[in-house]
Amino acid sequence: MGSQTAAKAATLAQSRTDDPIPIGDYIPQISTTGDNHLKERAFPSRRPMGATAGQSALCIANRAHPLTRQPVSDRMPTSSKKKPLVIVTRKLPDAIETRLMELFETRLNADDKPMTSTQLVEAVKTADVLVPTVTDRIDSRVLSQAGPRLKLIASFGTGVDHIDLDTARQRGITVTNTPGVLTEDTADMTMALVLATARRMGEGERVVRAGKWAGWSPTAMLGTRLLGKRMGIVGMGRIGQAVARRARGFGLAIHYHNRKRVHPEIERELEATYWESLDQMLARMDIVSINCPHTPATFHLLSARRLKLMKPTAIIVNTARGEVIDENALVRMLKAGELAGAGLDVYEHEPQVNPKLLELDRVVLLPHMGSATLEGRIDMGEKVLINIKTFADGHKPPDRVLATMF
Ligand code: 8YV
Repeated sequence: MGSQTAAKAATLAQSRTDDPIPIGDYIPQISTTGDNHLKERAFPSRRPMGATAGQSALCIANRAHPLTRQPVSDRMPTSSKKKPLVIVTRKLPDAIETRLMELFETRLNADDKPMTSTQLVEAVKTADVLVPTVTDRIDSRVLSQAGPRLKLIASFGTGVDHIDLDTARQRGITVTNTPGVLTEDTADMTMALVLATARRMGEGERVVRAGKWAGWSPTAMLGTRLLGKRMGIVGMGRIGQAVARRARGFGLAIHYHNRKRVHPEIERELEATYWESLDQMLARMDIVSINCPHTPATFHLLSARRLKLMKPTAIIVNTARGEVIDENALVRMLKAGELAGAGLDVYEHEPQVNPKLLELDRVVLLPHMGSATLEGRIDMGEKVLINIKTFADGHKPPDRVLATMF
């Protein structure tokens, strides 16, 4: 990476911003414990102008608010009888699929096989709304074949690096995501990986499962104590901050690099030290956690050169996107003992995992499951529903993603 690109990358290592337009008060909440009935839950502090208690966001969405009404050309063709055709690329939780089918003309993917690019092209040619996930590559080639009906891509997930946002904007297609609802689950998984890597849990489990455990030994399976160590968080957005809160509970000192400094109050709460220079921070950390989105500027942000700055005793965990780390360089360094370990939930070429990683003992490897909780998936589905419904009713959806956010 050239120094100019590196400088740009350093300033852009930032998780997403807040919702552009706050969604109103009562969000239909699908029960995660019982049947699939919709339950309404109040968020009184976020009630929009003109809404009264008891009104649901979906009800509110039926009335135009002058501030959030879209220009006519960006709207889906609205006829009171015709429901928009929504094509969902993967199997979603039952409760979400049921609700989608009630509200829209919906095509589901019951067998959950990822769509081929030909199937994706077919989908964008016919749908009014596409609901993709991280496994669908919605690039300019796919988007250039979109039909005139396609007006909304309501992605199921927070990261949007699988969607070509510029091409979508040029073609007048609105893109939404599901921010906020997978923050805590992903932060939990980040800490799980920190612990598992520092304390060699993957290795320990493999020994037991292989029947190779010969009994306790004073010098076997020695890991690294967390208490008093330094954690450097790359990307101090929602997830980075949630990781920091947890890490403090384990006695870790918080350091961070972000495209801009977080609010002083947050720094105070987290006792977090800001490093404008990622290089300077990396050289001093015991644990590095990647929590920034993948953008052109953060691709290989952890390059071979930067990885070499890290202490040989340090570990690195990644629950963000594989592309942020140069995976080949990481493998080389782990193999050479130039880094103590890695905890990875994401990979550069998912679902392929570099076979050399599989040969290494001091790594913990998970299959992109950072946000994989039932509650999280249902909350994500709810966000998708709200985004589609508000858009279909002629409003700006709450979780619009703009290329300028990155
Ligand atoms: C999601 C994620 O499950 O939301 C994200 O950005 O990385 C995952 O946790 C996935 O993207 C679903 O599309």
